[in-house]
Amino acid sequence: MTAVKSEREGSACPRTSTAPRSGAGEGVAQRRIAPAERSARFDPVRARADFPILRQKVHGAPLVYLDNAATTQKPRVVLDAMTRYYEEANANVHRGVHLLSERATKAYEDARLAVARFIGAPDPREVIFVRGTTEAVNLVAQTFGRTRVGPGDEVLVTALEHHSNIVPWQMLCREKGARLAVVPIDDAGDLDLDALDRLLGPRTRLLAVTQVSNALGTVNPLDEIVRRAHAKGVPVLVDGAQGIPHRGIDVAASGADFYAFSAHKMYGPTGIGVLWGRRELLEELPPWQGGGDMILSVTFEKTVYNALPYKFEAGTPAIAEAVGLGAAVEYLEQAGLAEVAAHERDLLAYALERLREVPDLRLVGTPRERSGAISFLVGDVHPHDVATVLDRHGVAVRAGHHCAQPLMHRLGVAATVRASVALYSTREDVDALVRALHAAREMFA
Ligand code: C6P
Repeated sequence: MTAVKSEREGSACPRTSTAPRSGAGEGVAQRRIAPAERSARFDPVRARADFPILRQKVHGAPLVYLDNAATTQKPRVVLDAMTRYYEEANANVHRGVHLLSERATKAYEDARLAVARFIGAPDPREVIFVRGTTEAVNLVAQTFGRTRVGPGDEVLVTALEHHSNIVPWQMLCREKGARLAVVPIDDAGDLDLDALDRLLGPRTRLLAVTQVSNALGTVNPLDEIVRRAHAKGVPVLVDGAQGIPHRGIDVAASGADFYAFSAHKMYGPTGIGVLWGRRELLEELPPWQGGGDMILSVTFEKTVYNALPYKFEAGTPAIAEAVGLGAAVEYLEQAGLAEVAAHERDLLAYALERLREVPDLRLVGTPRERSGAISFLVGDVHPHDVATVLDRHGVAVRAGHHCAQPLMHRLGVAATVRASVALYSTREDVDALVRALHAAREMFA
């Protein structure tokens, strides 16, 4: 059993790091978050108090933040962990022998351990820090893709994907003379699994699929998808950007080969994310960026690359951001992902019910299972106009194509209004959204 597993069994928030090259410093930046009693029922109103930004008014109205799929707000514990890191531990990692460098290294590696525990990674060396989901997908395209995809091969994506899980594959296919194939969806926004079976062919080198659609909220049946792909010998990359904050992931149980996500969509800072990959697979792949920390030795004739995970982490990493991500993971663990998921499920059901009261409102996407987001149109009013009126009422939503233009095209719309929830979202937020939508309708009637 690995260190990560045994820590999970021993303590919810282990302090000691057994990650490779972990520093021996005091790890001051990784203090526990204030112990909160875990209630059987999650209380979003209590959780709101943890998020300083939510206390403000915008345009004279209380802020109702329903743009969580774009980025979530950050709890005080995340902000404090990052400030404390800069005040007490800031130095470069893996380089110095002085105390601050040891503290910084330990803080950074403790964050890796926290992430490994949170996603059920069998080995913390499988957790690679990157800038976010986009960079994680590009890393796989530039390493796995470049070595495994050739002329006449296929990379399979789905009609639900964010541009981040389309464009890197498109670029790779163009470079390699390979073909990008697309698993279609039905009108509700659910994947066509029969078509998936048909499209998984002898030339398919990878299936890249999202866990949850950022635009429609569709939850893909990940286990089933991975099972079908593996039955044809096709590895699977999962875009977990919208899945991890609402449903979490057990990467080992999921069977996926790669899993990518961003910290900023799960209450952590921007500028950091994770690529998880199966160890054997990562070991075989070449590095993608060259520079400091990813090497063991360099001469002008030859470079010997470092071991995992450092082989893929060239240059000074986002240390404070990793510390913030570690604190966000602990925050979510203490809140209880299952309780958060139940709360968000109830809230989305309530929102769908209340949105029916708004005349001319049409849902875009009615998936079998939904998480996080609801997309809709109000009559023929442009989504940007709707969102502008909502903003004047203090309600923040996203309007546009949500970086999913092929999906919008498939559904026959140019853009939608998207309301997306987080653990601190409440029924009062939904009520405020509905009131503001009535106002928008009246304004454009
Ligand atoms: N979606 C949204 O408003 P980055 O930008 O690298 O952190 O994440 C990219 C990304 C990849 N996949 C999915 C499913 C996503 O939702 C996102 C980011 C935001 O929907 C910003 S476009």
